[in-house]
Amino acid sequence: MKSKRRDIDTTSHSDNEPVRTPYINTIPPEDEPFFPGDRDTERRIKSIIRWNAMAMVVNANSKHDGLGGHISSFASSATLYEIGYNHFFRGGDGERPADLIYFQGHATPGNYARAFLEGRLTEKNLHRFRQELGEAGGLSSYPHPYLMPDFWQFPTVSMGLGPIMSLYQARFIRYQQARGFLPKKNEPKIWTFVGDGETDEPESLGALTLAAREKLDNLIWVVNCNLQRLDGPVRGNGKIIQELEGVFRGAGWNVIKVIWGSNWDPLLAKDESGLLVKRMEECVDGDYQKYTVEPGSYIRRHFFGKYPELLELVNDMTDNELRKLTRGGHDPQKVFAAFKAATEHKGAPTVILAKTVKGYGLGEAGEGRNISHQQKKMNEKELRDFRTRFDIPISDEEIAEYPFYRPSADSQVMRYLEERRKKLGGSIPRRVVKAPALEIPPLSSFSYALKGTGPTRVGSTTKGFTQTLVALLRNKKIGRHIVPIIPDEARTFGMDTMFAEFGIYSPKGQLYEPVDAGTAAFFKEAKDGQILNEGINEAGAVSSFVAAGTSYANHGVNMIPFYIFYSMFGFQRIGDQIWLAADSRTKGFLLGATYGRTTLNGEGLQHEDGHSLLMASTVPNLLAYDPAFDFETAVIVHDGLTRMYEKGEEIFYYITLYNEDYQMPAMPEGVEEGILKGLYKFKPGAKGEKHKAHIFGSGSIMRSALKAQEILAERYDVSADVWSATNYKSLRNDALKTERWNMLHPTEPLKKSYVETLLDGEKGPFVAVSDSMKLVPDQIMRWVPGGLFSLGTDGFGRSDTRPALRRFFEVDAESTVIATLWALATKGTIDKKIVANAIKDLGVNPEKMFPEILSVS
Ligand SMILES: Cc1ncc(C[n+]2csc(CCOP(=O)(O)OP(=O)(O)O)c2C)c(N)n1
Ligand SMILES: [Mg+2]
Repeated sequence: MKSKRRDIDTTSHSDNEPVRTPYINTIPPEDEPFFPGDRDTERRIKSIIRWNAMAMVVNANSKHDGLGGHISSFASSATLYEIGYNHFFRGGDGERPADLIYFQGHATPGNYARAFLEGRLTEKNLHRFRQELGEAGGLSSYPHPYLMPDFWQFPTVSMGLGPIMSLYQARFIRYQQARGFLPKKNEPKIWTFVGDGETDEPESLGALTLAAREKLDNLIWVVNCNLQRLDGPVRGNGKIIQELEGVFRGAGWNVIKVIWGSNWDPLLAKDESGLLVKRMEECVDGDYQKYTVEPGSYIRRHFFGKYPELLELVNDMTDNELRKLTRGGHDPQKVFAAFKAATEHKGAPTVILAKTVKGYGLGEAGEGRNISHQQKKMNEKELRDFRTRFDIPISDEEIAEYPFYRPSADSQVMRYLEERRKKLGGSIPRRVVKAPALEIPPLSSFSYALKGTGPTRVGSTTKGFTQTLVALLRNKKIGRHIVPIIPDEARTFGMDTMFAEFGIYSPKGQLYEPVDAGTAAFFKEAKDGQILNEGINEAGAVSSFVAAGTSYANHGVNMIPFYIFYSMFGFQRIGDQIWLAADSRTKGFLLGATYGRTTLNGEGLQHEDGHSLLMASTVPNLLAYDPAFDFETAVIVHDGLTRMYEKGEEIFYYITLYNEDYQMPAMPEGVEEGILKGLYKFKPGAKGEKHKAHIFGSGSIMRSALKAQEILAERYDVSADVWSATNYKSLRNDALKTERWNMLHPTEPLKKSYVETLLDGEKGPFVAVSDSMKLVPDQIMRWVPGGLFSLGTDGFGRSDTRPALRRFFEVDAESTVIATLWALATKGTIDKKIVANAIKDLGVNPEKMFPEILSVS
């Protein structure tokens, strides 16, 4: 009877419904393993951690109202974590690699409280929770490797991103094994703690099938089903555990439900008719939440009272005993059984759906209440109740100070804790950077880029980059470290030629003969394939980028990811994941291909990107380049490789790539520094002209600048120097830094930023033209002598030919000439009539259509 209940039950559902099992534990009591720990001592440890986690939040908020923090998420998941810490989570000491653990972001107080007990953090540290700006620093609100680089590995608090990142992390480990970077022996587990509310994020569940398809049995997710999110129940009118079971089973995962604690077992054993299970299934999560906050008498009346047989079943139990019937996620025995089964499961990833109570132990202060998530303060009575419930030796007199508690080092509790962690390989989480540096080939190895196309051929910066990438992949020293990541777009970028030579990673190899077998560029899948061709999946592709780009810290080996994507579907679509990449100290290259609002011309509004460079400006440790020529791209990539992989700088790069073919010049002498700093004079204007001006060009629109230079000289007696502006963001940051230094050192000699030094003494107005929004060049406006007049592609893109679009957005050569003449006219250098004539002569209709941009008027 018992085992029958646990069989997969498809009978009560129509064929279209996902497969679900009854609302009871997946592992029956008779199959539970022996619990090898000391239950009492572990309970003591857990109670102390509960106290310190709570005290840390209450302490911070009593001193500074509004610092925030969360008590009830960890309160609900303490048993889940503690079973992990005492029995499963491997640390990194010794031969075996550490497990990789994605902790639920807002359960962070629990991590700090444990680190305190383990002696990794001091009381002073705990007093500085969410107060990071003191001299000794503080503890970050959530897991942020950027802020605590020796402690945290994985940012998780932007909901949904931890789950998808962990999935691709598990997969990337397999990729590294297949390619000989990591041993298959002693493979670490990836543990991911997910909130039940968090599963509503599309990113959380969006890539589940990949984990099953690739048999990622190194991956274990633990969904803390406390039935609540921030505002209220996750599924008040349904059951989140059942819903998730269907989703995960349907996706091919091993599902272990941990719903009921051990004290339900005798009742379930007596439930011969199945009525108790029926009742369990009838109730919705809203009911279960209510049973948490109500007394035992309510549970008797409303839960068991529905059927006389069930009332009978609990006849010999007191109300108090009914109230104490626990949920599985709070029962160490049940959680241990689930974790053990998960770690031993082969052939598929496992999800543990653990039912818990939000704010467990907070009592009236928030246990199971809708306000629970936001609870940050507790009054004295609530503190005393909490103290008494968890038996913390703190007196009534001391309690108002919210003291932290750590037993003496030689106490049995502390010795147990220490011994457990020692056995498991030391403390976690720990972020350790230990990857050996790589030997970067000299710039001269990109000779084709440095030489240019010559006068008879043309190429685009995308093609040039592909050559650079192929050269790197073929390099004997670093070639195997390169990880090309491409969503379903390699053909768009002309990179399909790489498939056959380097192979597309697939754990199954290639089970079929590809239709294009025999051609030079056939679709080759291979077990040790180097390319990650991720499908139409930018969220997954950038997760691979982060997994590869943090391998230097998480696996001790430098991998070099080049993630090339349709630029519009980069920052705009997965911007939060790029922000996470930055927080994670990811190293690598993001390539925004088909960039340029007018260069990508036929695709229209949703594809044509003229603003990702602006978005890239918002990411602090990201360098953002907009090269015009292949030699610039090569110099930038080479410098990036050197800085990140030879010198170990924890930064990353965004480089735009265009798909317009034109002649690529050879690299002029002495321009490398300028390329890297963001601006250099590419082509001085003709000598002997009457007037002087300057044009900054970027990307493929550099050609408008060069053409304008010719027209200005030939027809308007203007000598315009053309500058290549490769990086406005860096120019701005350097200028801001210099300006601030001057302000704060007012009596010292003034320093000059790079852009000020470079432009010092240059005469004439400055005009910028690019395929980006005007705000991109405007970033440096106030440091350009006499200001900067920017042309750019503000507004929605649309489809037409490149010339038509460039006229429409006013970034073509003619518009650049007019802007330059206008800039001269506004300075009084030339007559305004010359501008008026030019508008006519150059065939620009001043009343023409222009992208509408809403203004305040
Ligand atoms: C993308 C995103 N949206 C919103 C939030 C704000 N937020 C933090 S915790 C939380 C509720 C979490 O509920 P659940 O996932 O069930 O976790 P629990 O605390 O219940 O364990 C919300 C909405 C966030 N951190 N990230
Ligand atoms: Mg929840």
